[in-house]
Amino acid sequence: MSVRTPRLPRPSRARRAFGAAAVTAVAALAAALLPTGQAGAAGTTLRSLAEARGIYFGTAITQGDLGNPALTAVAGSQFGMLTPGNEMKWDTTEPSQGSFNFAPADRIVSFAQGNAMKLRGHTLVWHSQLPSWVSGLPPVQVKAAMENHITNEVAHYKGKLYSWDVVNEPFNEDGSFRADAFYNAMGNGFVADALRTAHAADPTAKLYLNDYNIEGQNPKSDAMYNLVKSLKSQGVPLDGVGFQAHFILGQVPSTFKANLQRFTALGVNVAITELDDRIQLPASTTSLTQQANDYATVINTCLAVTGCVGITQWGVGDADSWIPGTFPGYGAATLYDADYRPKPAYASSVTALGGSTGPSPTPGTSCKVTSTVNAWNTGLTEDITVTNTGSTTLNGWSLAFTLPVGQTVTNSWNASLIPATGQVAAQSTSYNSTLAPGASTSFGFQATHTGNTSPPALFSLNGAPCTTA
Ligand code: G2I
Repeated sequence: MSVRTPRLPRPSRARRAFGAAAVTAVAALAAALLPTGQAGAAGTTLRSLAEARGIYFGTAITQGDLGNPALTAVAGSQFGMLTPGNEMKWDTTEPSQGSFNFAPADRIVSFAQGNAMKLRGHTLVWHSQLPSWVSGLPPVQVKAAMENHITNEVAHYKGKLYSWDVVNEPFNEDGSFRADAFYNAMGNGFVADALRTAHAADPTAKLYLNDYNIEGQNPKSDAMYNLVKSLKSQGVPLDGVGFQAHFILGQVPSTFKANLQRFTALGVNVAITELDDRIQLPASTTSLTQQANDYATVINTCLAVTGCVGITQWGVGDADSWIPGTFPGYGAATLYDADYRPKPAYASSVTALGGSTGPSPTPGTSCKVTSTVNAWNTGLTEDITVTNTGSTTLNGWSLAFTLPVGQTVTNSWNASLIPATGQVAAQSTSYNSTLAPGASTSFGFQATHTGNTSPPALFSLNGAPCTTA
């Protein structure tokens, strides 16, 4: 079995500050790397679609990712905002007191600038990835160390970043403050002090508080809400709240939209800052379809909330995600599979952003399809063989077809089928993606039916219509 796998457009509003991006040479390269029919028509990148709707669509990369050409091609073309995954954290930038190292983050900043991407700085004050010299300081010295860290790091990137996650993860699940070095030394006043210090060092960067498990209404998001309200009433420089959005499949909270709206009503922006949606492995057609729904829900929620400025996914593809290392047995949490092929959630994201993943034919492509149906009272299996009768080797193929009314795919082999009914695309897997001229490949699926056991119709391979035998 294969496991790999609107709103109406509206005018931009003043608060949606992201203009349409130029198509770069890197974008063209990435489009060429993606199998035709999955990448969508030219210009339908997540980035350009999001920007046309007045939001950004971003990702996170780490220093090591810069050596992966497949990853960087996708990152630089599909995403318009970049967050360094680790390189701006305290353990990297000030590993010993007063000695700063910005080289790793500078490499990521250069990559972003080379691809005309904006940057989110992450993160200045956090209990984790904090060198032991900070937590070992006498409490009376922590304030000065924190201010010095913020001042130096923010000054180094002055004018280069869209925003900073100034304070990350200040709360426990019950809404009490986390008893970290900063809270222990300064009480909750460390938050205002950190924001004021960052603002003094770069008055143009948007300043954020960022946390997880605050997407729905709960004690932790109540605590964040009360903190934001208090800071705003004191005139503390605070521009936004980041909702990390590390979701579990099917568990986007029903109060997500109302929760974001209560924050924007306080006069701050909101952003989805670390989106992923983890699946219990192995992923299936069903779980990947649910994930596609979850991603669409998140995007539609942001689009529906005035003051939601953008969405960042945490990592580019499934191979880059922190999930498998932290939640054993879970993974497949991003829009791209381990080979950077778009998953069903990519298509649903494009659709939610108002775009289309409809194929445009690969030049020199033609094809022939044979199919066999074996049906019983409520179900059927279908075996399909597609032959490349054209002159071009296909590196990644997508066979589109129309499934008869009443048939619903329940599982498949040797291809990923998306969606389960109607206009279906069967996408090649890692081991059968190359289809040379004259070569054939076979895949199949099982489906339920409501009486119509006809074979599928109207086949097209990478956008080119096929003959049937
Ligand atoms: O944990 C997921 C994210 C939760 N919100 C804040 C984010 O900053 C956080 O990112 C992750 C990174 O994606 C991981 O890459 O933060 C982790 C640490 O809390 C990062 O993992 C660490 C590993 O645990 C270390 O062993 C490793 O040395 O990455 C380090 C640098 O590669």
